[in-house]
Order: sequence, then C-alpha cells, then structure tokens
Amino acid sequence: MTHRSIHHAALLANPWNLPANASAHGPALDHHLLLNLWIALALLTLAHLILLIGILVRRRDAGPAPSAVWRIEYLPLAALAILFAALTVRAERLWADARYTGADPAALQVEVTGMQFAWYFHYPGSDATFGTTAPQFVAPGEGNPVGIDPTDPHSPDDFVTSELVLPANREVDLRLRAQDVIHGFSIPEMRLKQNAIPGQTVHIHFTPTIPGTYAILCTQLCGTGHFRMNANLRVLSPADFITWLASKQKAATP
Ligand SMILES: [Cu+2]
Repeated sequence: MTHRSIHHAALLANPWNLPANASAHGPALDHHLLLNLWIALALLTLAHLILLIGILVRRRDAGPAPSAVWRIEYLPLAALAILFAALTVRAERLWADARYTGADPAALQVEVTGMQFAWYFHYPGSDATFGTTAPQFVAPGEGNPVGIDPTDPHSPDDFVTSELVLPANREVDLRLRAQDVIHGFSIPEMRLKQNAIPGQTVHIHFTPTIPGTYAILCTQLCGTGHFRMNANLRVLSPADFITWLASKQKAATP
C-alpha cells in the first residue's frame, strides 16, 4: 500500500475529521477553522429561528414600524460585519506567520521547484549556500532538473532529490519556484498550501513535529499530467536526518 492510498483510506474511515496534524503551527489553524465552522452553524440556526418567528408574527401583524428597521436590520448587519472582519484578520495573521514573517536564520534551507509534472528539492550542501540556477542549465536527462550552474563554486556540494526529507522539530525555510506554469505546493498534514509561481521565489517556513511520510500534492490544475504530480515528504528524527544528509553529501562531494 502506498502512502497515498493510506492517506485516502484514513480520509474514508474518518470523513468528518481533518487530516492528522504534524506541524507546529497546525493546531492554531485547525482551531481557527473549527471556530469559523461553529460560528457559521450558530448563525445559520439563528437565521432560521428569526425567519420562523418572522413568519409567525407577520400572520398577526402588519410588520414593524419603519423606525424599528435600524434596530432589527442595520445593527445585526453591523455586528456581523465586525465579526467576519475580525475572523478574517485573525486568519490572515495566522497565514502571514508562515508566509511573510521571516524564518529563523538557523532554519534549514531547501529550494522547491515545481515543473510539469514533478517536484524537485534542492539542498545547499555542506557550505549552506545554494549554487545559482539558470534556465540554460536545466537538463533533467543529465541529472540537473533545476538547472544548477556547474561553474558556481557553491554548486559542487549541492544535491537534488525527488523526495523532501526533513528533520523533526527544526524549522525549515522553503523557497518555492516554478519552471513553467503555476503549481500549488500543498502538504495537508503540515497545513501548508502555497502557489509556486514562475519568475518568483516564494518563502514559506514551518516546523514538522511528527516523523512519518506525508503526501506532497500539486493543487493547481497545471496540465495533462497534473494528476501524477506528487511527491513524498519524509520527516525523520534529528539523528536519522544527520545520517541521511551525510549519505547525500558524500554522494555529492566531487
Ligand atoms: Cu503542478
């Protein structure tokens, strides 16, 4: 059974639950989502009660005096506008925490490149500096899918993988890029979703907390092969990550 079918089996067994959360910022997002849903349910119930009362009262009455319109129409409208504005501001702040506030300088750096129809993960290697990339060096058939410039002194220790491997409980700063069209980088269990846009480098940062294998999806309909554009995120214990990194860096050493 692949991790994707496990993911789908879990959804079928538990269709009312969110995917398991495995990131540090996830609980706050889940809490806000559920708060929104409970408020929407309460307002729906309230609206139907008011509708029912209105129908019953109007059978006996000609309706409220024009002076009551403020009290029964505009004031609730203003209260709802304030409520939804507050929920929106809170949601925007939660998202901006992952997207716009800078990552910790000690965060692990990984460059993510989306292309039709695969994700590639570029690690800067032991010098912690990415070799520059340019479109003229892109050669997937020769093992250089993201176009690392071989003449850059920062390049030789860099390595590129087709699965994202990260240590648990360390912040990671991803740089999202796209080679051709807009792709949607999404990991449901990490509560991450962000477009990768050609010509831009988009930073998102997060901290995975639970070791395991998670599906990385593309959430933009990016072409005929979109359905197969997926990869794995493997979260390892810090010790296992060091072993994995050492094996990759040994392979990358020229
Ligand atoms: Cu895509």
